[in-house]
Amino acid sequence: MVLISAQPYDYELPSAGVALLIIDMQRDFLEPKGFGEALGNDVSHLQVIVPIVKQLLETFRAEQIPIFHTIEGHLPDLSDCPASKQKRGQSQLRIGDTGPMGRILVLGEAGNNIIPELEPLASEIVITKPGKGAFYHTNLESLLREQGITHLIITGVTTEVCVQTTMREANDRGFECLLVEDATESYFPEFKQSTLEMVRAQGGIIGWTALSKEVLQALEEFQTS
Ligand code: TIU
Repeated sequence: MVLISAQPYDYELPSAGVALLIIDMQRDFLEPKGFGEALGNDVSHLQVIVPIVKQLLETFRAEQIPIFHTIEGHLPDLSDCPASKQKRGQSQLRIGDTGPMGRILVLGEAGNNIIPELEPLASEIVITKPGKGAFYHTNLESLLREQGITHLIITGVTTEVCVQTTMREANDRGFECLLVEDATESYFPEFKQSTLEMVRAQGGIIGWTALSKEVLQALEEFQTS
């Protein structure tokens, strides 16, 4: 076990049972002309975390620690997209409509894919999910349990939507969750900040937060121990 300097207090990272969870680093959220922009957001802001998530990804790969990616997307017939979700928003371009990167938020379309910088390896699990939370209507929980994973290092977008929902779902299932502060981003800086504060409030009601350098330092300590 090594300690990660975190808030509200140090996070105990065990030598086994850890996974990196990368939430929805998709073109639909990070590139223009996708779902994020269709919702009225300036997506360029999310790019700042790409090198940091990449560094974590490469380090976890080098350490042979399990990595799980998620993708928010729907079946082509939209049978897994509730009408309430499909009709939400003020844009002309809605889920299932054809945009410049293919059909918005539909699995397999170009815009729905993970950005090339973070492309998963064949050995890494990619969870496709119809909701904001990665546990809703997916087999993520059973895959984590099968691999004996108890501790989740969480990254991705957007902080207060899919990341926070997933972290809450994981916390309710007994996983020890650490959200990497500079490896998650929101279209709304104030929402990111509020999310960081609310998850670690009350002695870590949902979990911990830490900077990526603290996580990387802890992984280095594993190497040398
Ligand atoms: N709109 C927004 O901020 N996020 C989403 O719709 N999905 C995710 O957070 N992945």
